[in-house]
Amino acid sequence: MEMTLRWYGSAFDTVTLKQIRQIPGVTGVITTLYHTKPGDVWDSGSIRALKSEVQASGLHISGIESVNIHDAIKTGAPEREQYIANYMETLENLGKEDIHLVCYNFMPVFDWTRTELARVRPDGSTVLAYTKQAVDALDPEKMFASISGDMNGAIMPGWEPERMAQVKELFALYKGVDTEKLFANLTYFLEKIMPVCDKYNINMAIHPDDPAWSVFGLPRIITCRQNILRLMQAVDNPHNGVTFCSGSYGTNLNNDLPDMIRALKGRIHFAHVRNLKFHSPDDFEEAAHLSSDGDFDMYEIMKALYETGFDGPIRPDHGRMIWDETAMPGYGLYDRALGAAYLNGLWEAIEKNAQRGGVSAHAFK
Ligand code: DNO
Repeated sequence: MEMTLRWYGSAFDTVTLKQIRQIPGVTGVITTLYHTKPGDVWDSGSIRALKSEVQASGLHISGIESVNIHDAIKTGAPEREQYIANYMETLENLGKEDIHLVCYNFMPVFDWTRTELARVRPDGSTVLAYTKQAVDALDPEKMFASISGDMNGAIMPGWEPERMAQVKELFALYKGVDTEKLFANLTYFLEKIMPVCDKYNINMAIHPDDPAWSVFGLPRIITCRQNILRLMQAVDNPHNGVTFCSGSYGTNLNNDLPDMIRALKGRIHFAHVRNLKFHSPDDFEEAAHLSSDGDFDMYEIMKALYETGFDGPIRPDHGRMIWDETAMPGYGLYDRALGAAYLNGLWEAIEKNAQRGGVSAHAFK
């Protein structure tokens, strides 16, 4: 396991590489060429420049989140061939720069969905939150307007204003795309790109749908154990893998997270670890990483990762906004740094316990 932090690049992030470097135990960043649009080819020069900047800080690029997928690929439109070719070129350029992990998602129209970006918790911190009631009452075309006031001036991943300006057209593109069609389009894409992934040893890591159910009537497929295992079997190549995101799969309380991790043994290439606090199955907010602050047993999640031999990058996911920080919601420095320290602590304890044969300290008394 390698502890990492997501970083959007110096032009977009309020958090600096120097700050990240000073978080104990964090050795890599998960980053992207944030100015690119889905479908663009990432040129080698830009990848190299990003890599040098990260290396100059004493860190390295542990993976890319995300190389986003063009809607033509998701909808299976005829232009998908061109966009798949572009994607392969990007993968090739990344592989040549020794970058071997790519996180992506296959969600139609909206990436992650939250109904509040700054819900105030009893301790005064603010967090991202979701209520089904708010989604049901919202016209999807107004979704962006309803949350953009709380973005702290940042461009949120998946919620780029140019894209959101075309929400109506985007919805039209997905008419006739049901879950089976979406699944077929995903496997078509993966089968096409696997040879490049094999050649450059690139692990593709699909991010789950967040929340793990359909929103606004759009099809969503990466939601549960059965569906993700179906995808692993449909394209049965180790380079077709998973970003295990506890906060996304965990939105559905029927998902048993440690059990899913065990079922996905060997196919988890990247982990996002965060905790959620539920007020009801239809109303949850993102909590501090500590188990007791939310509803997940973070020890069991980390233990399942450890026991299945997970050796990829992990990142503390969405933190709370604390200590008067102003940053992109979910991506401030302070609470993610606390999360990294806590997750590293859990890992060290689990590892030492396992190395000592699971013998508890009491045995030495
Ligand atoms: C939100 C993130 C997602 C994630 C993408 C991966 O904060 O977890 O935007 O990066 O879904 O492609």
